[in-house]
Amino acid sequence: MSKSLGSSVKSFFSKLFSKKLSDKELEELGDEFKLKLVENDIAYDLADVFSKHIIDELKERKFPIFSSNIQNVLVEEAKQYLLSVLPTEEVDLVKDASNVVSLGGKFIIMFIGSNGTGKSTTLAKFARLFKEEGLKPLLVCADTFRAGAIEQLKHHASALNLPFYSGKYGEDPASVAYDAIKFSEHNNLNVILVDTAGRAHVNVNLMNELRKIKRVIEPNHTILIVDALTGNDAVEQARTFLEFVGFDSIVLTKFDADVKGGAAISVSYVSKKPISYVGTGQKYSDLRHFSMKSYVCELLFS
Ligand SMILES: Nc1nc2c(ncn2[C@@H]2O[C@H](COP(=O)(O)OP(=O)(O)O)[C@@H](O)[C@H]2O)c(=O)[nH]1
Ligand SMILES: [Mg+2]
Repeated sequence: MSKSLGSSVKSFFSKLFSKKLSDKELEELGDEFKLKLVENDIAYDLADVFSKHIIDELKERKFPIFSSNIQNVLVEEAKQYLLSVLPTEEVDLVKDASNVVSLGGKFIIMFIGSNGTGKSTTLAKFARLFKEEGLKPLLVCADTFRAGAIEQLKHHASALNLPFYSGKYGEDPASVAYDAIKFSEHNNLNVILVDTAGRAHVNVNLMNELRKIKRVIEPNHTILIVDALTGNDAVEQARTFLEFVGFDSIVLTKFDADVKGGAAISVSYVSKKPISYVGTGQKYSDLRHFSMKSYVCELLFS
C-alpha cells in the first residue's frame, strides 16, 4: 500500500522536473496525482486540496532541474503539508485513565460506530490493556437492541475474566449505561467501557439514542470505531457520527488486512480527530498505538 503511493509521488515529481511545464501540463499532472491518492483510498476532498496545493507550490518555486535530490525535497514538501492539515496529536488512553484514577476518579470510554466495524472486539482489547496496567475495567453492554449483543460482550468479559454489566433487551440503553456507572462505583471499578448499538449510521433513532447515552454518562473519551476496509463509507461514517454524536478519537480496525492505508488519512482529515489506536487482528492483544507522523512518513518515503 504505502510503497505504491511513495513511488507514485516520486514518479510524479520526476516527470514534473524533466522539462518546464505549461499550466495545462501542470493541471494534468495534478489530476494524475489526485487520482493516485484517491486510488490509495484517500478521501476525494483531501486528494483534491492536496494536489492543488502541491501544484500551486510548484508554480511558485524555482528548483535546479538537474539536482539529484529534488524528488526528496518535494516529497518532504508534501509531508510537511500533509502533517499541517492532519491531526497529529498522539493519544494514550492508559495514561489518561491512570491519571484520572490516581486522583480518585473513574474513567469512562464510550464506543460508537456502525455495525460490524469491531466495536465489541476493540472494547475487549482495551479492557485487557487496562487490566494489564493494574486498572479495574468494567465491560458494559448498552446495546439492548440487537439480538446476541449482550451475550457477545459477556463472552468477551468471561474470556478476560473481567466484570460485566448489561440490562435487558428492550430497555432504555441510556438508563442501562447510567446504572452501570452506579454499579462500578459500588464495586470499586475504575475504567468503564461502554459498548453501544450499531445499525446503519444513517439511522436517526440510533443517533438520538447515542446522544442520550453520552449526555447521561458524560464519557471522558468517546471513540469512533471505523473499519479500514470500508473505504469511502468510512469517511461518511466519520462525518455522520461527528455531526450527530461527536467523538474524541478514532480507532481503525482491520488494519492487519491488505488495506490501502489512505483510510487513516481520510477519516482523520474529514473529522479533524486523531487516530488513537489501530486494530491489527482478532486477538485481544492486537491493538496498537497510532502515530500520524510515522504513518505519513512511511506512506511518502517508502
Ligand atoms: N482482522 C481483524 N478483524 C477484526 C478486527 N477488529 C474486529 N475484527 C472482527 O470483525 C468482526 C466484527 O467485530 P465486532 O466486534 O463484533 O463488531 P461490532 O458489531 O462493531 O461490535 C469480528 O469477526 C471481529 O473478530 C481487527 O482489527 N482485525
Ligand atoms: Mg458489537
